Amino acid sequence: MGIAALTRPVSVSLSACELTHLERQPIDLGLAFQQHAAYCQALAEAGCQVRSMPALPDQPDAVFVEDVAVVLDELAVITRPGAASRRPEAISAAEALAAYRPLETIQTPGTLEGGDVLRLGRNVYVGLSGRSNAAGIAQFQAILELYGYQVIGVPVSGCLHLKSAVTQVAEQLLLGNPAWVAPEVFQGYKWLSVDPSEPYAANCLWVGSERLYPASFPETRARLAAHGLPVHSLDVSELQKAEGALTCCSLIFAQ
Ligand code: CIR
Repeated sequence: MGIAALTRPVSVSLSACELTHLERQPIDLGLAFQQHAAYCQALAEAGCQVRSMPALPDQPDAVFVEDVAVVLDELAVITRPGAASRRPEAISAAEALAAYRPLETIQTPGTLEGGDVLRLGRNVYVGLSGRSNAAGIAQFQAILELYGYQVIGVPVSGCLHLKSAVTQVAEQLLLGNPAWVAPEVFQGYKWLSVDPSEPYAANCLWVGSERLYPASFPETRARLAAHGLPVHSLDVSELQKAEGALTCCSLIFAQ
């Protein structure tokens, strides 16, 4: 059994990406390509078999593949992104994932984005955010209940997705920003807060033998190190300007 990581190339139209909480800044596309290549290399070094889905040059946010599907051991759920501009991306993800899992699909009027989904064992937390609505979460719950998962809706505010606010960094430890999500929601887990000077620092990608982590959050990186959790730092400045993070650039699952 190995780990698959599905990715997608940075789109040449990345500068026209969706932005919700950030001001638009010029994006260096060449640098974005380089940073994405280093990310894919880091996934491979962590033990993943990295496979690229086809580029979607006209879909600015297509590199952020996490949002268009949720892949579990038993099935994959193709989402219906809350950002209407991103819905065509889901069709291509469904084509790729059909080779690996039976598929279910979120239907209108539901919206759901994978950035809002944090699986902790058989509990699946879903952010009630600007991108994932109550109807989408209810559909997701109805699907996952059939497979023995418990789906728990979680209010998030101030950030794009639940996983902007919290990710899992060790078996029993979450890294989070308590201004954006309430730590007490996650019963049974310890909580490490991001440094207050780094509100966007909660998104760490723990995969295989590595924790991939943005180079731009040294204070929170020191907090992780103090917990015995070294990270593989990656400069992802150009993806961050597009309001992207590390978990959002891959779909990771057992194969
Ligand atoms: C968007 O607003 O949809 C993209 N510009 C960024 C998506 C980032 N996705 C994620 O963190 N899961």
